[in-house]
Order: sequence, then structure tokens, then C-alpha cells
Amino acid sequence: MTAVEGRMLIRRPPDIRSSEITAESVYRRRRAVLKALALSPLALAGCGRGAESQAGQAANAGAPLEVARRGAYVVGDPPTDYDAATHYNNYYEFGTAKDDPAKNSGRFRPQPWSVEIAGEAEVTGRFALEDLLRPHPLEERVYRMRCVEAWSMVIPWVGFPLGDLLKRFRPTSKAKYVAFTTVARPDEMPGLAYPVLDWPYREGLRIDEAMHPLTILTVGLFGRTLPNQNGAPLRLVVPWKYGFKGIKSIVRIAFTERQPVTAWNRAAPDEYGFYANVNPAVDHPRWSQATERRITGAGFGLFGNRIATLPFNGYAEQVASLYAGMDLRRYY
Ligand SMILES: Nc1nc2c(c(=O)[nH]1)N[C@H]1C(S)=C(S)[C@@H](COP(=O)(O)O)O[C@H]1N2
Ligand SMILES: [Mo]
Repeated sequence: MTAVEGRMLIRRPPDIRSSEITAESVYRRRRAVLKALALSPLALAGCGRGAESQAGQAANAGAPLEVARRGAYVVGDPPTDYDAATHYNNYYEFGTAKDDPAKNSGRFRPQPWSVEIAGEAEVTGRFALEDLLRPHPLEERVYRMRCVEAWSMVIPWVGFPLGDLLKRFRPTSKAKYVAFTTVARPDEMPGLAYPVLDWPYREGLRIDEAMHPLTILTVGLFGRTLPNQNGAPLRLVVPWKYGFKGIKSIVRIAFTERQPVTAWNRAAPDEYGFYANVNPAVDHPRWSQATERRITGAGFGLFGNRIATLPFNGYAEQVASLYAGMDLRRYY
């Protein structure tokens, strides 16, 4: 018996149309599912104001964060100076020079914030950031970060595994990729006036990359909430990939069946592949990837020394198996 036949056998008062019953039962089921996942869609959350969670602390940029876990995933290299990490940035929505994001992001308002969850998942909708963050204990992880422009930093991030968040939405078997979108607010982001990229900024991961325990969503660095120039209030960090995969100020996360379009790949497909795994053996047309300038401190110029770049940015042991059998020159 098919579902349609089954439904026709159900008796109901003649004054209620079947479409209404379906809508009501779907709504109830959805509410029950959301409750079980400790989520409420934005319409029910009263815009999520006043939450006294760690997300509540995220109200002020640079405010101290309560970090529940430290010590795992800490590289030995000394961290980059805070001033360098927050004044030598790529965030083209605020301009293309390295000091533009710190200078031009003062008008950006990362609060209140919500994220749309869409696509191939049982639970979708728009959710207040506070609700998305609430169940996740914040961890500090000190990661090596490698930009495709051949400079690198070591950053103590505050965040939690992206996979822990994604699982709550129960992705379906069709969810092969995860697509991310940055907010686009021309009034607050002066760089959007220039067609450097096809705005909004977009990035994507394969689902196994997104679920990998090294992949984190971050809300802070150096124990404090993210400054606007680093991607407040929520940004992605994938330490074995070039920095451009680390999309900032995320407003949409979608589970997709097809490989999503990414902003850099669309702008210059020969220069920026979808995978963007750090690989010293495959040069970018404009930058050798064999070595990198490690930025350690700010000051008169940025102090740094040249060091060898490692396959998968030093995380090969943890992630190389994700790419077994793939030609990494072709899928760069
Ligand atoms: N929305 C958005 N996200 C972005 C970028 C950008 O221009 N816009 N630049 C990327 C690049 S190229 C790098 S190297 C990192 C830099 O992050 P950081 O400024 O926190 O070091 O952000 C990435 N995320
Ligand atoms: Mo970058």
C-alpha cells in the first residue's frame, strides 16, 4: 500500500481539509524534532536576544570567552602576535590591502546574527546564532594557518568542531557537500562596491572534510571574541587548506548533492581549486608553494622568517587518507 492510499483511508471531520491536517502535523513534528535538537527556528526564538550563553558573551568584539577545553590540537610553533593576526588580514569585503579589514570594518555589526541552514537535511530553517552555539563547549586550538599568497601564521582559535553542529540537522544521504555563504551588506562593507569577486563570498567542503574533527567553526581568537576583520561573529577554519577556504561572517550553510560554486574558483579557476589542500609540490601560477613566510610579530613591517611548507600544512597524518586515490595535481 502506498502512502497516498494509506492517507485516503484516514477518516476526518469533513470541515477540515487534508492540506490543513498535513500542514499542522508537519509543523508539530518539526517542533518536536527541533526541541529534541535544542534548536528553535528564529520565528519562535524571539530573535534569540538575551541569551546568557557563551554566545551572549560574543556581543562585544574582543570580549573574553569562556573556554572549556584546551590542550588538544596545539602545534608547537609559537603563536603569531595578536596585533599581526588582527591587522594583516584578507577580507576583501572590507578592501584588498592587508590593513584594510582592520581599518574599514568598524561599521560592521555582527550582532544580532542568524544563520540559515538549507538543503539536504531533515531540519532546515533560520536559527539565531545563540541557539546554534549553546550546546557546544568552546575549545582553544592552536593551528598553523597557510595563505595561498605564501605567508603563514599560528593562531589560537576558540571554536568547536563543525561536524558537531552539522549532525544536529540530520543531513540526508544526498548531502555530499556543504556550501557556505558570507553576509553581504554594502552599507557596512565598503569593498562590496568593487567587483573583485562575484559577491557574496562563497566556499564549500566535501561532506567528509566538513565532518573531519580538525575542521572547526570559530567565534574567537586569543581567548577573545573575533574582531570584525577576522570574520565576526562566526567563521570557518580548515587548517590543512589554503586560507581562502576559511570563510568569514557566515550567514548560510547548505547541504548539497553537487559540488558547490566557490567565489575564488569562479574568479580564477586555474589559480584556486575547489580542494585547495596545502601542497608544496604544486605551485600557484603566481606564488611558489614550496616555502612560506611565517609571520610571528607586528612592528616595523611584519617580522617573519622563511620556512618550508609541509604537505597538508603539517596535518597529513590526520587528513591524507581523505584523498586516497585522488590525483592532487588535478584536484588542487
Ligand atoms: N568572506 C571572506 N572570507 C575570507 C576572505 C575574504 O576575502 N572574504 N579571505 C580568505 C583568505 S584568502 C584568508 S588567507 C583568510 C584570512 O583570515 P585572517 O584574516 O583571519 O587571517 O580568510 C579567508 N576568508
Ligand atoms: Mo589567503
